[in-house]
Amino acid sequence: MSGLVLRVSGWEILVAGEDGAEHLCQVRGKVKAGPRRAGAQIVAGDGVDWQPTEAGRGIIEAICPRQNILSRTASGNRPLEQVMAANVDRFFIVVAARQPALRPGFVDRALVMAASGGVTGVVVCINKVDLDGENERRPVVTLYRDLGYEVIETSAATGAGMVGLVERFHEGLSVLIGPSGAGKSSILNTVEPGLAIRTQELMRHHDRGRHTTTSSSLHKLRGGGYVADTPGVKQLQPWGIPAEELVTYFPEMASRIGDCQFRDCSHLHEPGCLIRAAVEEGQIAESRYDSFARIHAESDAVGVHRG
Ligand SMILES: Nc1nc2c(ncn2[C@@H]2O[C@H](COP(=O)(O)OP(=O)(O)O)[C@@H](O)[C@H]2O)c(=O)[nH]1
Ligand SMILES: [Mg+2]
Ligand SMILES: [Zn+2]
Repeated sequence: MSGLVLRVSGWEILVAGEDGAEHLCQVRGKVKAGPRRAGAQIVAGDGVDWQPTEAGRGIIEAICPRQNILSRTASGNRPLEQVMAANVDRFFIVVAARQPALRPGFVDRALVMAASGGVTGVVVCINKVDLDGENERRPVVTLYRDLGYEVIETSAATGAGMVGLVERFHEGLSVLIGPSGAGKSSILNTVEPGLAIRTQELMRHHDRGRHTTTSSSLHKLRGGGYVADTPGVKQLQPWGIPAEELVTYFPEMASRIGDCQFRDCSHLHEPGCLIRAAVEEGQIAESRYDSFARIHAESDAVGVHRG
């Protein structure tokens, strides 16, 4: 039977069956040792083939190929991959217009994370617009819209922009990410009253355990669909992107690569770099280039290189 992984906790995996009923499953040994072994722990959002054993229990026979993945670097001394979810239909990057201050760098990191994992259903959500009487967010909204991203402006406090947003949670799998205080919990509670508390309790439970590098939990919405909240993150570091590949996840830079004077240009300091020239001419936003340079330095530091 096919099922959906809701939560992974050590050896126990909570799977929703086709009828929606939840079963505590374990993985058959050969699945773990199979071709998906390397870096392929089962995560929330994975599709599985499973068989019931006793009441409420089952065994996972196979893991379905993934459509996409959201993967970040876990905080800690040693770089570790933290997979947030697989098979993500919608990825809401939630930032506040004010309080905390709007930092485009966070948005860029989340966009890179989505692009490198193959997640295309990205929505940049600028919340707390009720606090932004001066419309200071406007340049940021314009920047990302011009790059082709969907940007919505919301206020969980006044309900502005929330119509239509709620329905989008009711199909497939949605994941929210954002800095602490941006309003993720408030948005979730607008989608379904009490939802934020349910997701937070589980996150606390996760944080206490040893399994902080495992994925988040999926919550079934009464109106349909699943959602995964993620703990508020200060610094978001995408996982496993080779430094020389990073530029391909910035669409306005990707369209210019190959034209620099040196074929292996890092776009950081070489003469004749057309990406840096475009920044100087104002065709590429400085904030975007800053994000590129910062993430590049981190990729170099952890030594992720192609080949
Ligand atoms: N003024 C205003 N406050 C908001 C809005 N959304 C959330 N808040 C408040 O901002 C604080 C942080 O919100 P919360 O949902 O907990 O953020 P989270 O850390 O991203 O989950 C809380 O005090 C909320 O009441 C909004 O749209 N406008
Ligand atoms: Mg929260
Ligand atoms: Zn260059």
